[in-house]
Amino acid sequence: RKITLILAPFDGGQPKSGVEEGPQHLLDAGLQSQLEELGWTTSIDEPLKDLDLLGLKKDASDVHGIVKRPNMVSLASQRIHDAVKTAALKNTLPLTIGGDHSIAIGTVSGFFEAQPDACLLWIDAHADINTISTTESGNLHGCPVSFVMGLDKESWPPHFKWLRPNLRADRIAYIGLRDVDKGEKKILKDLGITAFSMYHVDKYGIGKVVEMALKAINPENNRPVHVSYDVDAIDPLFVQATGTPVKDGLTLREGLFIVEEVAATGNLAALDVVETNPSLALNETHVLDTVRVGCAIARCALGETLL
Ligand code: DIR
Ligand code: MN
Ligand code: MN
Ligand code: MN
Repeated sequence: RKITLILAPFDGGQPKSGVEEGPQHLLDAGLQSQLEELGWTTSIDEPLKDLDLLGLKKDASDVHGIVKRPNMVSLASQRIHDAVKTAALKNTLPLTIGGDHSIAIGTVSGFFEAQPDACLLWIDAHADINTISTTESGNLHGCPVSFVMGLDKESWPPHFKWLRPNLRADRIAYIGLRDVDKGEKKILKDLGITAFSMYHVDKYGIGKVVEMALKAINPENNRPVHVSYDVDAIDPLFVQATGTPVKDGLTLREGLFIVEEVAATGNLAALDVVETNPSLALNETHVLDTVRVGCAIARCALGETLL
C-alpha cells in the first residue's frame, strides 16, 4: 500500500498560468497526511523540478502550425511518463497532481507501459481527444487522449518521437462530457469509444453510468484501472478555480461517487488529478473549495468511505 505522489506543476498545455500551482496547494491542504491516515505510505517525486534550469519556459517560437508549445509539453510529458512508469514498476500507485491535462500524455503512456492490460477512465467535461489536425485552440491539454492512442500520428510535431501510443479504443471510457468539439464527436463515434455525457448521467443516474463504464473497459474486473480526473468534470458551483469551467456538470457527490466506486472494485492502480488553478478563483473561498475537492477526489479514490 504505497503511493508515489508525482508532482506535475505544469501549465504549457493551455494559455492560463496558475495551474502549475495546483500541486503545492493540494500539499498545503494536507493531501499527503490525509492519504497516510487512510493507511498508505507516501513518497514524493518531482520529475519537473529542474525544468527552469533546463530553460524550459514559454517560448513564442515553440509552435507547430497552430499547436502551442509542442517542445515544452513533450519534454514535461516525457519526464512524467518516466516517473509514472517507474512508480508503477516499483509496485507503488502513481498519483499525479497537475498541472494541466496535457501531462496525461505522460501518465497514461507511462502507466500502460508498466501495465499493458490496464484500462482508463477519463473523468472530464471535455473529451481531450483532439488531434493535431482537429484542434481548434492549438492547446495540447485538449489532445492527450489522441496522442496516447496514436491518432493522426503522421501530423505529430517531431518532438513526440519518444512516445509509443499504447491505449486501445476499447480500453477507455469517459464520464462527465458536455463540451465536445465537432471533430472530437466524429472521432468518438468512428472509433466506437464508450462515452457518457451529462445526458447519460441524467438519464441513467450516476450509479448505472459508472457500472456501464467499468463493464465496457473492464468486463471481468481483472484489469488495473487508471483514472484521469479533470476537476472541471464537477460543476463550477463546487469547482470554480479551473481553466475551462463548463456549467451543468456533475454534483460534488456524483463526482466523488465515481472514484468511490472504482475504489470498491479494488483495481484502482493509477490516478491523475488535474486542472486545479488557484489563481482563477474570485476569492479565497473558491480556492479552498476547489483544492478541497481535489483532495477529496484523491481520498475517495484511495479508500475513504462515508461509513
Ligand atoms: C477544447 C477545450 N476542446 C480544446 N478543451 C479543454 O481546446 O481542445 N480541455 N478545455 O480540458
Ligand atoms: Mn517508455
Ligand atoms: Mn476539462
Ligand atoms: Mn481535461
